[in-house]
Amino acid sequence: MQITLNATALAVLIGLTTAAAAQEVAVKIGHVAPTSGPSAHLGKDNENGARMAVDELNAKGVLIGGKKARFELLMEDDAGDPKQGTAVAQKLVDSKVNGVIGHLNSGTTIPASKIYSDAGIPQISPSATNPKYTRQGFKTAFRVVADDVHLGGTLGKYAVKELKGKSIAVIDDRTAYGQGVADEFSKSVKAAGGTIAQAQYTTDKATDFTAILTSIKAQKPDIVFYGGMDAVAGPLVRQAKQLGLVSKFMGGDGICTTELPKLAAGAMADGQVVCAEAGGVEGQEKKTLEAFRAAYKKKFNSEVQLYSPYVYDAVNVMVAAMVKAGSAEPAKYLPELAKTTGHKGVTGTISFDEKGDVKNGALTLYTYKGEQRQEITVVR
Ligand code: ABU
Repeated sequence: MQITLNATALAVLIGLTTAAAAQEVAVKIGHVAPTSGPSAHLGKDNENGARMAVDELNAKGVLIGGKKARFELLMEDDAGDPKQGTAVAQKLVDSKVNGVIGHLNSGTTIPASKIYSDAGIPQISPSATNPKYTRQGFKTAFRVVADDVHLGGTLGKYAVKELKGKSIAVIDDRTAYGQGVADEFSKSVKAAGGTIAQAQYTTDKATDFTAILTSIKAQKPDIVFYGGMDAVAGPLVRQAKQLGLVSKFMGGDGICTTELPKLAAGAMADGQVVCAEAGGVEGQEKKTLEAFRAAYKKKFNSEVQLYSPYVYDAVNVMVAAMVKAGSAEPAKYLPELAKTTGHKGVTGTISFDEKGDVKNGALTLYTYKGEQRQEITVVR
């Protein structure tokens, strides 16, 4: 059946459509993570967290300043590379995004933060843990996870006090994150009465660790700590086992992923690896996080890797500030974002301190059993 509209009806229809469109506000949210390179699985996980939040917000219908908001995600890949990180940051600024969630790595988040700050665009990192990010004095920089001072400090104390490590070897990948968390870990080990028997360095792209591990094995350390990401930690654990080095293995949030056992190709003994995620929930809040994990699995047919729940919360915290401000204009909602207090997210309750860091950030210590991550404890 064909419906023919006369000129008057057509004009009325066009008028109504235009009026409805005028009542909508388009909000562009930039998202940056490495979706190529060794951490692509983590970047994809972060993207999924952003996608979940935006799909829900669009389905729910959110009013900003009395107008219906339509959220659009502008996803960029920085490959975990600082240069590519600043290039895509500038691209997002040029696209006039209303805010940015990212980047994933400290090494990209820190240089990109100057570009967002200069443009006055709010940025929330869901995973970069180097403390420098929020200590540069940029009013636009926020983070929803604990930092490396907390991570390295807690893990160092745990290594000496709980795992009874006396002699500890440390390896880091010389990235802003890996070096930072390893330095904080070493300081904390020494403060707790332990000894750093040896410090070794690699890169975030290395694949052969024979020389480093042979040197470490000669000192028979109780624990080996690795500052870096799971893509290197997995092969490192596997090659250590091949060389007969079977001491405990520790690392920060960068290794504390669902993917680690696969990357280690079955070389991890039950309880051998201890790591920490830079967030954590207790009591009733666990149910909310579990519900998120189940919804994520249903939507993407995969498990949460690490930081997608924090990305989901970061998007919602940003949008809540826009709603409170009645505007998605960066200059208008930034003061509301800075005042975020008691936001109930899937990763717990989020409030920002004067630097833009999450207040009272938690950590969750994990080990792996039967290739599954198992919680040890939540620490504040
Ligand atoms: N926090 C671990 C992974 C991201 C980073 O800080 O580089």
